[in-house]
Amino acid sequence: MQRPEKIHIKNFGTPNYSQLLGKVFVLLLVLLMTACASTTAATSKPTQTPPALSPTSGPVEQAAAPGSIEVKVSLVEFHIISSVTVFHANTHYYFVVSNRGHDIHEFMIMPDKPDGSPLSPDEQFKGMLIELEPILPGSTWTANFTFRTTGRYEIACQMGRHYQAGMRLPIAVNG
Ligand SMILES: [Cu+2]
Repeated sequence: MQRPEKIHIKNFGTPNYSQLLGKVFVLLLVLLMTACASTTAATSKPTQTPPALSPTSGPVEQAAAPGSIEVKVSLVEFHIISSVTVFHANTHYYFVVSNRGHDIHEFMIMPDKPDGSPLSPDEQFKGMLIELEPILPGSTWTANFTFRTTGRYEIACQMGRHYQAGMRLPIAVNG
């Protein structure tokens, strides 16, 4: 099965290069980064289990929905920090996800077991609620999201071996 299309980076910045040489260098750099990102993604994700629901067909720089609660998330090597870890179902959240590290990271919300420990990777990918990738170092992506069911989840990055290295933050969704 094919994985659903992912959000692509919309903006690499607009440096004012006056010389052709500079433009060629930037182009090569972008190509290299893109190649690295796709290689990492290809080796780290089971392709047989696409997410049940993914908002990645929408924009990655959404404006905050009216009345939403802002959640600041930082991705670094190799952990995840969130200003909110206890959420409420049917409440609108505005995720502001910043990559403050040096590697490419991603932002996923996956289900956990009722005791907060991780489900099998297969079950996690099946139950995935949101996935934003690839988030380049220094960039910030924003997305609105509303949990519809209560339970235990985690914010995670599955790039390379980042998850195993510690990029997993358990969160709870209460009623
Ligand atoms: Cu990561």
